[in-house]
Order: sequence, then structure tokens, then C-alpha cells
Amino acid sequence: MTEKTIEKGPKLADPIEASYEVSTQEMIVRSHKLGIETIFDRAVNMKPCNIGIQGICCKNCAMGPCRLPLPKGGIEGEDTRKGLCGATANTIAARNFARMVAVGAAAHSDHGRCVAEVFMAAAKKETNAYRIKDTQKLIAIAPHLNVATTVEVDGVKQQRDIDEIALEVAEAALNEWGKSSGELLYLKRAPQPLQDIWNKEGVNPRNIDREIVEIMHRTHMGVDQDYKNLIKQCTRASLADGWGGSMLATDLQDVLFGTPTPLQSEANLGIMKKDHVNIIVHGHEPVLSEVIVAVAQSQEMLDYAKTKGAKGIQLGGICCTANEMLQRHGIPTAGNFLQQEMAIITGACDAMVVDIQCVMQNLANVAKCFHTHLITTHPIARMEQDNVIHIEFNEHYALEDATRIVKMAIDNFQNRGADVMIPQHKATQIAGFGVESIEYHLGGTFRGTYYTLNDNIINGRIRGIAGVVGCNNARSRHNEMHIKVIKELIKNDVIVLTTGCDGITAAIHGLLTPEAGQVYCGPGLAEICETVGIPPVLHLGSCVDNSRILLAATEVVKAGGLGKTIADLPAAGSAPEWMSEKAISIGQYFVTSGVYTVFGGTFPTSGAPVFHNYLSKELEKIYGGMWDLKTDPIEHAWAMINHIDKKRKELGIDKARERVLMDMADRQALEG
Ligand code: SF4
Ligand code: MSK
Repeated sequence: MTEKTIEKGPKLADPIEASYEVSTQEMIVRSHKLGIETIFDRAVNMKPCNIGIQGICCKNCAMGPCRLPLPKGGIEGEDTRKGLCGATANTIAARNFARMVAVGAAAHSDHGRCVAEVFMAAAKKETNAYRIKDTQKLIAIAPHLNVATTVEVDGVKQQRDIDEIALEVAEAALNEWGKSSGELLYLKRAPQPLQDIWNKEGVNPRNIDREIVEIMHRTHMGVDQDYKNLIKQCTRASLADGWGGSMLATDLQDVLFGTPTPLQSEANLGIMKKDHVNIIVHGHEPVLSEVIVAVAQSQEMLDYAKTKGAKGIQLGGICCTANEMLQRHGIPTAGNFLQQEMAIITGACDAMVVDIQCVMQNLANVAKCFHTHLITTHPIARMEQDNVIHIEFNEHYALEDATRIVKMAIDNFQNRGADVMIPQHKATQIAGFGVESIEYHLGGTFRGTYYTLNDNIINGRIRGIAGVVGCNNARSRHNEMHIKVIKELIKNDVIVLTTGCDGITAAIHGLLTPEAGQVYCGPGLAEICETVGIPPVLHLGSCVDNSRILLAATEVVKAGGLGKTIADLPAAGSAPEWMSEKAISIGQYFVTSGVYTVFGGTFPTSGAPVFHNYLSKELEKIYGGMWDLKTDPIEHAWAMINHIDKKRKELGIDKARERVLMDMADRQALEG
């Protein structure tokens, strides 16, 4: 313990200022009592670099870093700032932005590639841990990858053998990462007018890897020095993410592990149980955690846990591995990004199993203070600290790996200290939504279509659709922006689609239940929630599942009455507490798919006003979507609502909403 160091040394975070959420506040207080430093404490002691935050520091060669601070009072006249090589602020900010897109697209897409490789192993029947589970979804996605699903025998069409289809889908999918010619196949799933824009602009991704590599080349010293040209490459790479790597990850995971359907579960640290073995899985890829779920629920392991004095095994998730397990199995969510250290600080975490992305290295230091086994499982994501155990996942031995991990956690149950404190806070959540289930739930009793959703948007009960997604950021109060933005949206009849840590946040704060409709929503959305029995916030899954939002928007376009492309829809996107480079890639593919996208916190191009203006104004003229930054939650939500209202007006459906929201007295006055 480092109690002494903390008392004399750095400042401690104020729990109430650090988090909007009570169990996190309780754990911050406990961390201080135990002398354990967390991200919240570091955030009050280490200030971000004011130049870096604005995107105007270049370290792309050893003549730098070249820092180009904005002059006091802003820029009047020509912007003469230059790096040693002459790179302008626009070039530097655009290169930095492009590298963020490259990293984000790489992270999502490499996740997708790993799933595709496991899919291939399952299709070849090389592993007993995985099999093709959702054949209906396989048949649905195959044509998008140019894989035939039927064959003609004696003039009669018959369905092809499922194993054959699976193998060809695996080959076609893997090809998308590195094919030598052609363009990304899934682009054809977008509305035609959007495809026409991409064609005209020449931004169709050729293959996923190439677009990422090309960003790295273009941003090398002395290559691409035109911010408009750089942003075109950002568009290619981000589309390769949203309509490529992420969409393939989502689809292949659905086929392998099952397409989510709505289910009930719980969220927050209070899901951990004092008398159970607690295993927390954290990260993004569900390939190992899927098997851990199966193993942890097996009678053999439950019996084994009892021999060690535990009443059972409680699995819980953090970040997007949590979302994956929640969506398909109803495994409860222990917390979002900023709660990962907190799960260990309960003293009741017997094993934390991590894979890739958003895993803080400080977990190892926190785990050292307890009995917790911190287990890394991915070859590309290891930790230097010597208390970390590495059990490398291999799809061919997934059952053995998962069994070893679950057994280790069970054996560790007896090593728990007496000082356990699990916050007694958790909320019920209905999660597991997707393109298919929205169609089913909002499609009415007899027709599984998006018509009814569109009708309700047209008649104004639903004012519009918002995608609110993304991380927490320790530079802002944990969860506050997420919740205030969402509450303002649903209060004004905007239905919210959520993914990632925003989904977890909404669950923890009780917004993922149909009953939330009556408490927090405007009259139109409340009526829909009550009639259909859905929450006003629909949880669509993990970060890669933002692709579900793209496809849901496409289905809305197809159902008719709301314009011809995504940019015509009364819809907007938001990441109120973003921190990850993946969020920048997601934002860029949303913008270039036609979505007005608002970020909270800071924006990494603000130090280069011309380039910043290009992103926030000029892109709209090309793609119909653009970037924005709003740091106040109510302004943030209203920027989205105003955009939605603008689109309603353009569609000529603004009057319908005024009619539907009239109360009885207004109607009677009209009739009279
Ligand atoms: Fe400086 Fe140019 Fe080198 Fe960047 S590339 S560090 S701006 S000299
Ligand atoms: S986990 S990327 S903190 S949403 Fe997908 Fe959460 Fe952001 Fe990671």
C-alpha cells in the first residue's frame, strides 16, 4: 500500500466531482482509504498539453517536435505558422487527425480480422469450440459478399449446403482485408445516392488494410501536404472501418455466436457477488469470452466452485466485451471504461480477463493490492508488470484456455482478503437490440418492417433518431455528459440508439427499461415505449456494432417517406465523452455517410481553424454530414435536435409533429 505517498504527494480526486455515478464515487473513496491511486487521481494531477490537444504539435520527424501554438487573440490575416519543414497548421492537424483515423480503423478492423479467422476455423471444422450458430444470418449476409446461397438442380432452386456457404463467406470476408483489386463489397449496402457521392469523390476503399497503410505513408514527413487530400484518405480508411472491418466483425460474430435479441439483465458494480467467484471480462473481442461464458456456466465448473466454498460463479463485463456478452447471453455489465479499476478495488474480483483495447495498464498496479489475477489473453496486448498472467488465446484450443482461466479464478476465491466492499447499486436493463430486432419490435404485429418506425417519425411521435455512443473520458465528470445529453434528447421525443460505453452508462442510470419512457420522455416517445414495450434508448452493442446504426439508418431510408439517403433523415450522432482514436474513425465514417456528428470534450483540430472549419462546415456540402463540438450537454443535445428539426422541415413533415403533440384542448379548439 502507498498510503503515505498519497497523503504527502499528489492531490486526490474529489469523488463527487470525478463521477456522476454513486458506486464509482464509493469506490473512489475506498481507493483513497486503501491508498490506491486511480485514473481519477491522475487526472487531477496531470494536465493535458494545451498544444497537443488542439492537434498542432508535429513529431513526424526528428527535426521536431514542432509546436504551433495559436497566437494570443487568435489569427488575424494570414496564418503564417510553420514547422521546420514548412508544414502548416492545417497540414499538421490534418496529419494528426488522419493518424487517429488510421489507428481507430485498424483497431476495429483487426478485431474483425481475428473474428474472420476464427470464423474460417469454424467453417473448416478445425475447432470444437465454435460452430455456425445463426444460419439465417449467414444466408442473409452471403449475397453481400457475392456468395450464392441457392443452386439450381433440374431447373429447381435449392438452398446450397450451409457448410459450403460458410466456407465461401469466410474466404470472401478475409479477402476484404487485402485483395489486390476491386473495392469493398459491403459499400453496396449503402443507399444508392450515398454510393454515388462516394464514387464521385473517389473515396471508395479498395481494401481495409491498404487504406490504413496509405494514411501512414501519406502522413510521413514530406508526403501529403494538402489537408483536403488528406481528409479524402481519412474518408477511405474510415469507410473501410464502418462499412468494412466493423460491419464484418458484427456480421461474422452474429453468425458465429448468434444475432442478439432483446433480453433482460443488470448493470453496475453491484452485479458482483460476495459469496460467488467473480470473473470480470474486459476489452473488445468476444471470441474467448464466448467460450468463457459456456465454461463458467457448465455444471462441472459450478460444482468445482462449490468445493472451494463459493455459491456459484458470477461473470460480469467491462467495456465492449461486456456489451458482446450482454447482447447475446444477458451476462450482466459490471461497468464502463472508467470503472475498470473500481471492479478490482471491490476486493471481490477473483480474475479479470482482458483482451484488446481500452484496457488500462494501471489495472496491474491495482491488482497488485488485492488477490485478483489479471490475465491477458491476446498476443498483441500484453503488460510489462510481473504480476500479470498471460494465457494466450488460440481458437483451436479455446475450450482448454477458457477452462484453465475459469479454474484459476475459482482457485483464487479462497485467497480473497476479508476487506471486500461491493457497492450495492445496480439497475435493470433491457438490451440486445439490432437491425433485425428493431424491425421486429417497431414493425407492428403483422409486418416485420421499418414502415411503422417511419410512420411514427413522419407523424411526429418520434421527432428523430440519435446515435449516442462512445467512451468515458477522465477529463470530464464520469457519465454526466452521456446522461444529460440522452435525457434531453428523449425528453424531446428523440429515440436514442446507443453502443459502447454510452450503452453501459445508459443502463447504469436506468435508461434501458421501457418504464424509463414514462419518467423521462416527451409524450410522443413515451407513447411508443408504452405501446411497443421498448426502452427509449436501444442498446445495439459494442463499438464495432456502430455498423448496426449505419444499417438501421439504411433500413429507415429503404422503408420510404424520409428521403433518399442517410443525410436526408431527421437523425444525428453524438459521442459526448469520447477519448479513443476509434471514436474519431467512427465519427468520420458517420459524417461521410451523411450524419451530423457532435462530439463533447475537446476536438483535436481546434488549433488549425481553416482545417477545423473544413471538417465542421465544408464536408456537409460534399457528404451531407459534418463534425461539431459542443461541450455543454444541453447545447449538445439541442444542436442535434435543431438539426433533426431542420431535416423534418426539409422533408415537409414538421407540421405533422405540431399536430401530434397538440393536447385534447388544442384539438377541440381546432375542431370548434
Ligand atoms: Fe517539424 Fe515538419 Fe518534422 Fe513535423 S515533419 S516534426 S513539422 S519538421
Ligand atoms: S469500450 S472505445 S472506452 S466506448 Fe468499446 Fe468504451 Fe470507448 Fe473503449
